[in-house]
Formats: sequence, C-alpha cells, structure tokens
Amino acid sequence: WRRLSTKGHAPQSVIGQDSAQVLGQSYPRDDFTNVTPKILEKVGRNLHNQSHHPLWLIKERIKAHFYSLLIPPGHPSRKRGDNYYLNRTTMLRAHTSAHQTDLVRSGLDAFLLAGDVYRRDEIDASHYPVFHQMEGVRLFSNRQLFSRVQNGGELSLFERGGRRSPEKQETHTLEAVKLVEFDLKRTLTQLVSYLFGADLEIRWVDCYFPFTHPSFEMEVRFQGDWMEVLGCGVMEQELLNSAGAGDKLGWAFGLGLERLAMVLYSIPDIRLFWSQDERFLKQFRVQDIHQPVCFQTLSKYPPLHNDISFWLPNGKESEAGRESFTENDFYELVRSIGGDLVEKVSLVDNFTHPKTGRRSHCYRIIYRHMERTLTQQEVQRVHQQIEQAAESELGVQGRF
Ligand code: FA5
Ligand code: MG
Repeated sequence: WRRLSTKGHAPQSVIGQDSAQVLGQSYPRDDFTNVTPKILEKVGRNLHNQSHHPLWLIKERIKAHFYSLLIPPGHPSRKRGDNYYLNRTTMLRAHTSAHQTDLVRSGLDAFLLAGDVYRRDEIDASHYPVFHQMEGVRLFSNRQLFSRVQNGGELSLFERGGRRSPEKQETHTLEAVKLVEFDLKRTLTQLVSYLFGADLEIRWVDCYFPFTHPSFEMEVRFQGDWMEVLGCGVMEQELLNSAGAGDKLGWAFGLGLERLAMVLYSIPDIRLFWSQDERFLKQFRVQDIHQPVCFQTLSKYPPLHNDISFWLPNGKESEAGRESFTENDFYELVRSIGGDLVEKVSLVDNFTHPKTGRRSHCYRIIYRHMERTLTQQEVQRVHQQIEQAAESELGVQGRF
C-alpha cells in the first residue's frame, strides 16, 4: 500500500525555472515549454507495469491472447531441454524470428536483421550452442503481388471459407500463395548463386515451422553431404494480423550465418568461428567485401576418441513433466566440461536390458584441439570429469 499511495511519492520528473527534469534527463525551458508539474508527476508512473493494476491486467490479457495464438506455452520451441533459460520467464532467444512481429508492427514491409541465438543442441562440426542467424521478411500488398500478372487486378490475396491444406493457409488464395512462394524461392536461390556462383547444388525440403505455412528448408551440397542452411515459408496470417499488417501477405526466412560461411570459405568446423588465432582471423581481412577469400584450413591436429556408457535413470517423469534424462542434458554436460576440445558426440549404442528393462546409452566423444595436438593424459582427465559429473548431475549409473 505504501508504494501505491501518492503521499510520499516523490515525483521523478519536475519543472523548474530554467529547465524540466524528466526521468533523470534535463530539458532547458524555451518558448515552446507548456508542460505542467501535474503532468510531469505522472511521467514514470507506468501504471501498465504496476502488477495487478487494471491497466496491467488488461494488457496482460491482450498479450496472453496474442502470444497463445502462435506459440502456446507447451510448444517445443519453448522446451527447457532445448533452450537456455535465465529463469522461468526469460530465456535467451533461440532464433531471430522472435523479432518479426515487432518490426512488422513498426511499419516495415521488408527488412533484414541479424543476431546471436542460443540453443541446447547436439554436438558436431555444424552445430554450436551459440550461433548467428539472419532473418529476412518481405510483405506484399495485393497490388505489389499481382501487378506483374496479366489481368492481376481481378485476383485477390484472401478468400473466405477456405481450408488449410499442405499448400496454403485457410485465408489465403492459392494463386497468391504460389506467387509468394515463387518469389521467396527465387530470392533465396539468387542469394546463394550470388554468394557461391551458379554451380552450387541446392534442394528444397518441405518442413514445419510455427510461424510459416507452407514451410521449406534449403539444403546445399557440402563436403559430399546435404547440409541445411536456412528455413523459410509463407508467414502465418495471424502474425501479420496481430502486427497490424493484415491486408498483406508475406514471406520470411532465417538462415544460419555460420553454415553459409562454412560452405563459402570451406571452414571445416563451426568451433573455428570462435578462434582468436590470427592464422584464422587474418585470412578474412579483405579490402573489399566482394573479394573472394581462399581460406587455408589450419592443419588438422589428430583426434582422440573415448567412449562412455551408462545406465539411464528409471524413466519416471518428474511432476513438472520433465524427462529424467535427455540426450541434450548429456551434450550440455560434455560441453560445459570439455568446451571446445569436444568436436563431436554421438550416440553409438542404445540398449535395453531384456530382463530388467533398464536402458543404457553409449556415447563416443571425439576430442580434438583446433590449434595443437592433444595428449592422451589431457583427454583422460577431461573424460574422467565427464564420467563423474554424469553420475552426480544426471543420475546415471556408469558402466566405466
Ligand atoms: C529457425 O530457426 C526458424 N526460425 C527459421 C525460419 C525463419 C523459418 C523465418 C521460417 C521463417 P531452424 O531451427 O531450422 O529454423 O534454424 C535455421 C538455421 O539456423 C538452420 O538452417 C541452420 O543454418 C542454423 N542452425 C540451426 N541450429 C544450429 C546450430 N546448433 N548451430 C549452427 N547453426 C544452426
Ligand atoms: Mg532447421
């Protein structure tokens, strides 16, 4: 009650003879000044942030309504096992799509943004728990989409009573979606041929994302295998509606900057991006960003591998619905102890005892330093720490 009473509420913002003090900043008075002390008293109160104030309450309800439209609380993209949480309400962002709505709401209809993103994920040469994504969005009005089509004026973006199908969302017309999808794929194909030349082999794979439908992933040929470099699709109309762009259709993509740089510069391992070794960094200091870089890979030092086997804890689910053991928990533990010495962890055996029903996992950990040769002893020390921590922190029983 003390906090809510106005008595004793020292206003943070006041107006004096020469200047107004507003939230710690000073603004000199001039002939335009007309603000009054009564008004300034209110600045900084932020009623909508005051817990259980009616404005707070209605705001929270509106937020809950829109948030639940697209990513319900139990959605996999919020899973504790796949993400890093600061606490119950705040996580490190796991993809740059988190910013789509705000930027569309701000009025932009085409934008790019880049940022660092964080995920608990598997461990190998193309996965790292911190990486960088670049997001692109483009919106189309009816006129923009159909102006290139003969008699396009008769076509529309939306239809009533339509159904969601593998090709399209319920409110979209098939002709509009096909044009957006075509523009999206053409734009991304042009991007990769600009970066890599027309020779790069690519393919499109259908997939699922919560913010787009239909959705696709682009894969490129890298060192003899297909590697996924980006996800994309036709934006969910609910997202555009809630961001004030309900009269438009849009596409969006999110690409992994590391993955593209690995292909472009033949960088063999994702850990190298964090290297502070001049032999790595100096190769990219070109005069002109378009100048090709012929990356000379640092000589590869020999790998050492060690296996680790353990019985999993009994498969009861805890009351929070959390599984008692997940593979990501083990990967995370290996990372936090082995750091960048660990090149890859793979599950090589998954065994269920025929009588007791107990499950056991065997993982192979490949250790390799990017900048020098590791010794057996050094690796042994780290490996033993991993064994001990697995028992004490994950509740597994070692078969070491
Ligand atoms: C997404 O993150 C979607 N938000 C992309 C998107 C944006 C779809 C807009 C539709 C519309 P995905 O989880 O597939 O999708 O990640 C996108 C890209 O990030 C991947 O293709 C890959 O290039 C890169 N990436 C994903 N995980 C890792 C990782 N652990 N390490 C390095 N790069 C990664
Ligand atoms: Mg993906």
